[in-house]
Amino acid sequence: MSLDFSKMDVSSRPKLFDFHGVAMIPIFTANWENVQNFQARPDDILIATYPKAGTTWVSQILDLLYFGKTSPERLTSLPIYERVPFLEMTIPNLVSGKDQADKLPTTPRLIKSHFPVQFVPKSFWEQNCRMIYVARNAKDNMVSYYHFDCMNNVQPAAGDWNSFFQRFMEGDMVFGSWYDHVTNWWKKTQTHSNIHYMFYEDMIEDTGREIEKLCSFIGLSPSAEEKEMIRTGVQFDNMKKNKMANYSTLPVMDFKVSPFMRKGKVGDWKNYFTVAQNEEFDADYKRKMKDPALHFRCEL
Ligand code: PPS
Repeated sequence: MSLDFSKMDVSSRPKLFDFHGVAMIPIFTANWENVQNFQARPDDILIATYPKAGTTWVSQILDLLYFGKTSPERLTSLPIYERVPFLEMTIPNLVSGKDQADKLPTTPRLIKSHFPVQFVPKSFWEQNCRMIYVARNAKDNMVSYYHFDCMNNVQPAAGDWNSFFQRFMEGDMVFGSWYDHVTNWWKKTQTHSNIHYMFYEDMIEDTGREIEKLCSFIGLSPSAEEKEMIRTGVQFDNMKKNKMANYSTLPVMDFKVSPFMRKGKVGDWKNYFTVAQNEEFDADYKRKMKDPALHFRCEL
């Protein structure tokens, strides 16, 4: 099922439009009906994130946990975007994440989505599928997203840093507002024990501990040796070198502008936010993020 992105027209960047109250671009809405009618199975696992929060990292961990021992060749021969299809990504005559997910031969099927919680196809709820949500502090998330929009030719143009900064606070990003995304998924965990809400910063602080928590959520008990192999295998430098995890096989991304595995750090925002921007951001953040239980760390 190899995907040939080289045929894709990347001569102009897409424009954002309002889609049911969320800023989106056509590649994520074109197949809306089919995606909404996706038939989830009870053992499917949905990996949900706001873009740039650590999706690839957690996807690689889960793939290793489930299939690292039984089918290691999967991990060395298929890029991450084929092992873990991106459900809503649709490029006519080229890619349909929904079709890829339908055809996944694995059990469980690991499926990626950046949908805000209200867009998740209903069968995932009906089947009580496990969902793993990864959230990252807004400042680092914004910086990572800025570089991504600079280097990924199928995303809207990033523009300059100052305008990107304003747009992020306004929620004028693909998949909408970071604030709404992390908050609405968080609220959903209060009523749905099938959602495991993780933080990028916790993963950086202690990857082994977070793998442990993931294992108890999904009910796997790998040996200490296996866990250690996984922890080492998914360290930033190792994933950055790993062609099947680092997106270097996707021609729509221009690695001369920025690599996909860029820095992998907490606190890189300090290299981009001016003092005035930081003050403006913090004041705006306080107005938008009212739940003290949903706490993000912008430095470790
Ligand atoms: S995407 O395009 O939304 O799927 O991107 P996503 O994978 O969610 O996020 C990419 C950022 O995650 C960082 N990353 C990692 N950090 C630490 N360790 C590991 N193993 C790792 N893998 C990916 C990646 O570098 C991006 O963050 P930035 O800050 O840009 O480096």
